Amino acid sequence: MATNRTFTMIKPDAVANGHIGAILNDIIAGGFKIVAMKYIQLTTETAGAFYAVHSARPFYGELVNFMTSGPIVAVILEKENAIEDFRTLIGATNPAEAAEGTIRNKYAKSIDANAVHGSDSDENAQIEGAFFFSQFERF
Ligand code: RTP
Ligand code: MG
Repeated sequence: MATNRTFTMIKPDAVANGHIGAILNDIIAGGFKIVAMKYIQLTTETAGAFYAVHSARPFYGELVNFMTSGPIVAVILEKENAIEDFRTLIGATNPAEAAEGTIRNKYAKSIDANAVHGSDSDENAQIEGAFFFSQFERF
């Protein structure tokens, strides 16, 4: 069953480059409502656990290194068709292939430093949101 929710992180590159406000603006203008939000820095342990599904991939070490390199903004979002619409809003994983006007097209520099995360399924959105937020932190 579709939950109409997705989970995103504004990644360390976009935070360091001063894009938190612009990215949240684009997300809200895209019709998403903020359900939960926090500003935190991941540790090797927490980033490793979050990306455990990628632990066998060659880029896993670099991904964990990068995601712990500075603070991130973690957000749960709500909208009809949230998963698909959010992935359309952010664009392709590699910003060189991200469509004009998408968040990764505007704010990302490389496939590693690609500005934002977006959940890839309802099931993972639920798991990822629960990783960061208790029931008392969702509105
Ligand atoms: P995300 O999970 O961050 O929203 O991105 P995604 O679904 O588009 O990509 P995914 O396959 O889930 O990969 C997670 C993150 O790992 C980095 N990556 N690097 N060097 C590479 O080939 C490579 N492939 C993926 C990216 O930063 C990607 O966002
Ligand atoms: Mg993914």
